Amino acid sequence: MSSMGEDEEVSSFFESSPPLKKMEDILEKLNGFIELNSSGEKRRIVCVTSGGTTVPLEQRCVRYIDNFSSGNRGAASTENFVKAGYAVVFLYRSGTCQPYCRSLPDDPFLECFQSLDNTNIQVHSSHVEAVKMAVMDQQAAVAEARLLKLPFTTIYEYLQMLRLIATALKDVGPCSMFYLAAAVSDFYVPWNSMTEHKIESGSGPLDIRLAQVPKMLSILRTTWAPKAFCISFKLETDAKILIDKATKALGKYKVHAVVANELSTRKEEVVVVSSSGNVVVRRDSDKPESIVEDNLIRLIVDRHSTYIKESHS
Ligand code: PAZ
Repeated sequence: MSSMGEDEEVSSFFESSPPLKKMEDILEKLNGFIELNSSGEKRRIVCVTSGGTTVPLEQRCVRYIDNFSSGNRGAASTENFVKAGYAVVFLYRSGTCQPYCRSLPDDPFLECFQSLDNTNIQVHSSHVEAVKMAVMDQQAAVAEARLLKLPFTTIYEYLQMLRLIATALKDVGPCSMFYLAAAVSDFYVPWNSMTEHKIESGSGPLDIRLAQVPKMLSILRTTWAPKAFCISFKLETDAKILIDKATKALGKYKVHAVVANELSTRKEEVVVVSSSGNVVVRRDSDKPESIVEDNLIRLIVDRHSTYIKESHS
C-alpha cells in the first residue's frame, strides 16, 4: 500500500479532527481585529504562537500528554512586538504565561492583594508598581486593538486555529508575520482511533500507538499564507545537533528564519539561522532587567522591514 503524501496527511488530519468549538466567535474576533488594523493607519500584524499543545488520550479527555513550555517566550515576544508597533494575534495555551504578567508572582491574585476589612481590597505596596504596569499596558494594548488573545489546549485546537488565522491573514500579505514559538506535539492519537471513555486501569501496562502529527509548516508557507514572513523555532536538548537541525528545517520548510534554542540556555541566548548566516542573540547580561526577546524581536522586526521593502520592489 502506498504511503500518504504530505498534503493528504494534512487533509486527513483536519477531516478527522473534532470540530473547533466557538469557531464562529473566533472568526468574528479575528476578522474584526484584522479589519481594524488593516484600514486607516495600516499596522503590521504578527501571529505569535505560545505554550505547548496537549495530546488527549481519550475523547472525553481525562488524561493527556503535555510538554514543558511555559509560554514565557511567546508572552515576552508579544510585549516587544506591540512596543515595535505591531498588532499581535496571541495564540496561546490556556493557563500559560501572559503578556505583561511576567513580573507578577505565580499566584498574583492571592499574593498581590490584601483584604483590609469585609468590603475593601487593596494592592500590597510591594506589588503596586508591577500590578499598575500590567493592568495599564494590557488594557492599552487591547483598547488600541494591538492585542487579540486566542487560547487553545489540544493539538487539534491549535492546528485548526493556526489555519484559521493564516487564512484570515492571507490578504495582509508581506506585512503579516508568523512567529511560531509554541512547542507543538510531534506525536498524537488520531481522534478516530481514540477510545471515547476514560481508559480503564487495573489490566496491566498500557500500550498506546502514537501517530506522527503532519508537519503544517510547508502548507502554511505554500498555501495558507504564502506571502507572510515566517519565523519558526527549533528546540533541542543536545547543543551539538541544534544548528544542523535548524539549518535543515530552514531548507525544508522555506521559512525566512529559524530561531534555534537549547532547553537549558533558552533564556540567555538563541541563534537566528537564515540564508544570510547565523546570528547569536544574547540577553544583555550587564542589565538585570534585560531579556533575550528584547534583542531578538529587534532583529526580527528589522528583517521583516527588509522583507516588506523587497516584496514591494
Ligand atoms: O515557552 P518557553 O518560554 O518555556 O520556551 C520557549 C520554547 C523553547 C518552547 C521556544 O523557544 C521553542 O523553541 N519553540 C519550538 C519548540 C519546538 O522545537 O517544537
